[in-house]
Amino acid sequence: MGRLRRWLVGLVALACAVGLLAAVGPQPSGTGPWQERFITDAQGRALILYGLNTSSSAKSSADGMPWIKQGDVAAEYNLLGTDFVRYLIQWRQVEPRPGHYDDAYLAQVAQRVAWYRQQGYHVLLDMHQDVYGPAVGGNGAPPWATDSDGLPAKPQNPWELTYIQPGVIHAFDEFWGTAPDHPEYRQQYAAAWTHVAKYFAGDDTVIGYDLMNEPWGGSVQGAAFESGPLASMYQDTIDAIRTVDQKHWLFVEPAAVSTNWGMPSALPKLADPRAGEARIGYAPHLYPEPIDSGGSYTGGNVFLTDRTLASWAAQVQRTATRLDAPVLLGEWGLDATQPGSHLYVDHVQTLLDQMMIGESYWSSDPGSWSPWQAPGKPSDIAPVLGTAYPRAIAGEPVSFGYDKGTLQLTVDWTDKAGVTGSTDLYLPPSDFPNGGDVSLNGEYTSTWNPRTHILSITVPPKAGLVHTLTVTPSTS
Ligand code: MNI
Repeated sequence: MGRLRRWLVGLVALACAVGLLAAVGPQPSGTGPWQERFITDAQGRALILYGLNTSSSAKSSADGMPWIKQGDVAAEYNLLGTDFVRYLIQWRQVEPRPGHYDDAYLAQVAQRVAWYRQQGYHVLLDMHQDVYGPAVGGNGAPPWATDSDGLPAKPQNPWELTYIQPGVIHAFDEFWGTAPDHPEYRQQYAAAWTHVAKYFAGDDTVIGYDLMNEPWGGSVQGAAFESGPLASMYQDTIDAIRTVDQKHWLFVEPAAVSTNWGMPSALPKLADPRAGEARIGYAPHLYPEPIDSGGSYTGGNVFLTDRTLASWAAQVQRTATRLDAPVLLGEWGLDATQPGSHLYVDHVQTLLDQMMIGESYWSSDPGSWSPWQAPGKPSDIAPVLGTAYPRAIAGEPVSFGYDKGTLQLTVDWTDKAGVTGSTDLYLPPSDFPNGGDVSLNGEYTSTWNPRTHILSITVPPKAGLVHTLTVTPSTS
């Protein structure tokens, strides 16, 4: 145990050191400013996805369903004004026996997707795993696709250390093909995804697929893993999905042990065989230490955390540029009952607005990390998470941000050919009880929906103009 703890502490120290270097080091030559891309909807509008992960409870429930009932989706909207959910699914549920797909499970998933549709959400289906699968103490992969070679896989504390149990490492090696016995596993994974994609190909509430949660390389780590077996699994899975679904966004994640802590990713550019523009997105996670281990955003932890945030932003922009992909922060979060948690949430929200990317907070499961203390009972962090943001921007975003001091939401954008519809803003009732006053450098029409708290702005196109919008709370 002592050795394992030292290993983890050493890894975190390394992460911090690399983070510091990356944050203060020179920009590598040849990488100019971030050529940012955006996730777009059917009208071509840039989507800023703001939401929660639902849910950790789905990892271990017998039917693979999350804790939520239909009413909890409406409650989530009323509490936070979110437009998005990263929804956990599991390979073991999709394919309980080799080649046998459980469409009754997918029908239950589709029913929940319909609940979100009624609230105007976009849904990202996340093929979740932690520690490979239940046969080695984790969740995700079916037991029939788990070959631990009989090696030990004992649950560890903290749970992340279970990843270095020999049986877990072997199970991953067999999956990645770096152990020799099961080259079929990766093909079966791609085939399972293809089945899911075929099932949801016509569903417009589904925005895309997150191909694997927090990948881990087993005995092959770092760049050798990300540019080797991880990239080849992604490419095979992308190619397979595109035979049945040309429309949805396909999100890839880096190795969790690099990017979660602000270190570089070596993920290479992946090809999208769909007709038209590529729809491949980059969905890294953000878990600075010691926040990830339940530490608070106070004292010396603030310095370490802030350096990790700066490093994370720089590394994510580099990787996204290399992938030519829009970015979505798939997971971040903290024990929100700790002192300083509201400052961390504010800080991350400000950073994400500067980067112009969306996020899904971990997680909706009622408890100390959640905006719910218990179902229907909000926690103190809820009003901090439920912030003003542009849900959709009808053009090419230039910048946006919300100043919680002056209660000013600003959004700048330019026209983009082929984009139709309105720019939609969520104005939380806590700050905008009577809606918003609009200031814009040109003509516009606006509609305010007092039930959804969404302000929609439509502007006539004007070549060369940066539309500059500011919204402040109405006084009546
Ligand atoms: O912090 C992690 C994490 C740490 C270490 C490792 N490895 C050693 C491979 C992997 C992951 N993950 C953070 C969150 N991600 C899951 C869900 O995806 C949440 O339960 C964790 O809080």
